[in-house]
Amino acid sequence: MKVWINGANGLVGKSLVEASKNYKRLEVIPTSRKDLDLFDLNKIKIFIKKNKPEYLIHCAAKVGGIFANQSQPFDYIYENNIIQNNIITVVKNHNFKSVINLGSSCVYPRIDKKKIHEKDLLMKPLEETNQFYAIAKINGLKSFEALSKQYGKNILNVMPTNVYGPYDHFNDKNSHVIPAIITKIYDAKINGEEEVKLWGTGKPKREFIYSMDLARILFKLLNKKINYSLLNIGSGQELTIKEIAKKISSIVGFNGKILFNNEIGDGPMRKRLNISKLNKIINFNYTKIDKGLRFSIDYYLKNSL
Ligand code: GFB
Repeated sequence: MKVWINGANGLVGKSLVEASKNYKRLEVIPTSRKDLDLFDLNKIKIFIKKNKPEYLIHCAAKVGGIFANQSQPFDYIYENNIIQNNIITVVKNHNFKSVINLGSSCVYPRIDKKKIHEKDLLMKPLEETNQFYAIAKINGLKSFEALSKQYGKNILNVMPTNVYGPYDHFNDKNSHVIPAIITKIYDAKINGEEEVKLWGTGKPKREFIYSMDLARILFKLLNKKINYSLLNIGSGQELTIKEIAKKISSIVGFNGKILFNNEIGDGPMRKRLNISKLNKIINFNYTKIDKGLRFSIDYYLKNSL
């Protein structure tokens, strides 16, 4: 099985490359922006001709946390649309046995009273803080859905919840919440600070899935005949931002105070996914958050300092 994994330098892409080592029959062809520019359709066509991949897991995207999405709205909608439209063109013209397109739970409307189901897509207004990225990802999933309908392509659009894990992007304002809090709390500890200031109120809840779990689930799905186009991938592990910060604090060994300065905002108060469709296809033993956080912090201490 020759599987092209693009976005291979990102959190999900790197986790897929790592997880692929456990599958003998998989020949993974990883690409990242330094070796294949997805803004250049001709370069992609040359890559396809040369490597003849049979499967594609499309991870490449411009991604980031709540601050990045609010400070670069044009870049998020523009760059993600260009990347996706090039990949959609290539999937239309090249005969992949199956394609998995990575989306995100932020494509769904702002629903915090219940778990979000696939059928909630486009039913209500989007979450403000990442609406531009969401619109680009909705365009992608709908274009892939149309490609499947009109040309009979085998394409699955997966919408994971918040992903975290070792190969995350630490160290800056554009990071997602878990790597950002790991960096801030570790810095506070080594600088002997009495307190650390985080954004928002700490009250919002987020559902988190460990990146290696997501990678394993994607490989399980790659070869399955699935007769619908949209699938949520969650873990059922939902915590408040404050609870996450406390767990990170105790693993890092920071005894100072955790304060929330209400800067940047909370974003949605909840965005937990309904995974009843996924549970019908596979059952999975998810990595517990404490263990996943420990792996992520260990990786950070060994590699990102
Ligand atoms: O991962 P995150 O940035 O984005 O989490 P979303 C934001 C939540 O964490 C907000 C709080 O409630 C923030 O107030 N927070 C506290 C922080 N301190 C920090 C910090 O230092 N950094 C960050 N980043 N957050 C993401 C989308 O939304 O959901 C992605 O931005 C993707 O595109 C992902 O869709 C699934 O969880 O709000």
